[in-house]
Amino acid sequence: MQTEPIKPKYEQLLRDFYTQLRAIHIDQLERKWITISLVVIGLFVGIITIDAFFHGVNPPSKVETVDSASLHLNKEFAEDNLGVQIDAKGNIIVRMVAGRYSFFPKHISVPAETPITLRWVSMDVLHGVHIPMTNMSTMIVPGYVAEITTTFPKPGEYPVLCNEYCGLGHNHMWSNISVIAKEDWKAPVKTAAKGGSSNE
Ligand SMILES: [Cu+2]
Repeated sequence: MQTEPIKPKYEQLLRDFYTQLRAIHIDQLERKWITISLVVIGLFVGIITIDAFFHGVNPPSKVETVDSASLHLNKEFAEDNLGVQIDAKGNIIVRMVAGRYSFFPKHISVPAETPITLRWVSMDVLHGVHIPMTNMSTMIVPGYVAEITTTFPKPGEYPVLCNEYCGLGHNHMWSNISVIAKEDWKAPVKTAAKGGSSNE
């Protein structure tokens, strides 16, 4: 049995499809709107692509789970391990717990113009965290670790706000971050940070 080569077959199919497409009558106005929508879609896809590849704006891709009900027994997120620490490689790691209705610890100091890895967990319900005038904004889903690496460009006092409604006290849920000039910042004395994935 002789079988047709696959490539010409698909070329023919494509050509037929194109001929049929050309034969469809499309109103002039409709054609304009189709073009406008395609341009808008192209624009949005372009913005997402540029942000993803050139500005590093990506959704969290690493799924890391944690038991929200026993954070106090968890080595990484136990109370005295929270806040700013420097790991063995010299990276600044911040561990924060969100719970109704605050972020713990209530106040931290970090250096400006330095990459900082923030690891957030929730001890109860869904929270969000937003630091105005920076790109620090993420959801904190119970059961998962939300990790974001960011750099604060300007020294100053920044509020840390919850942006997911979490209950009656939601509008009182906030804490502070002091961003200090790089040369004035002193690393916290205690630097017993555990590596990111060693909390299972
Ligand atoms: Cu909240």
